[in-house]
Amino acid sequence: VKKCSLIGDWVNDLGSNMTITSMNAKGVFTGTYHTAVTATSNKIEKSPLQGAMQKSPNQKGQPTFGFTVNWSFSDSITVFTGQCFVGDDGKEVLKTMWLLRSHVENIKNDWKATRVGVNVFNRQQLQE
Ligand code: B9F
Repeated sequence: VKKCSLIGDWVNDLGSNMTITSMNAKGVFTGTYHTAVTATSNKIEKSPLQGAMQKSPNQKGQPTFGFTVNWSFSDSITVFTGQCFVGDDGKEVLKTMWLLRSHVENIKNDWKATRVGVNVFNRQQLQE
């Protein structure tokens, strides 16, 4: 059975691009995230991500993982968690959920500081 690898270029259902560049023996990885969307007029910049992938033997080549994107153009931060699946067509897909934490001025605004959602990532097709 084909195994799922996180290394490489991914695009999600919003059109955001993610590149996972390195993974060490412990499953710790790094990369960059280029969001296609932003909720304000902020200029979007590529932002760093850091994460960890489960390497336990019972993951059957479809590992669970989590990563943090530290937005370089705003004071907010997003965490993603998900699993890498190999479909019947042999194609890898990352099914994730995310929490986006905004900076708020005071504790009274804490209630509205977190957004939640889902993203599905497919491997980026090779460019000409
Ligand atoms: O839009 C976010 C933002 C932070 C401060 C001003 C704007 C940053 C980009 C988040 C991108 C999210 C989506 N892109 C993607 O690929 S992360 C989850 C989604 N998946 C608006 C005001 C405060 C927070 C949001 Fe902001």
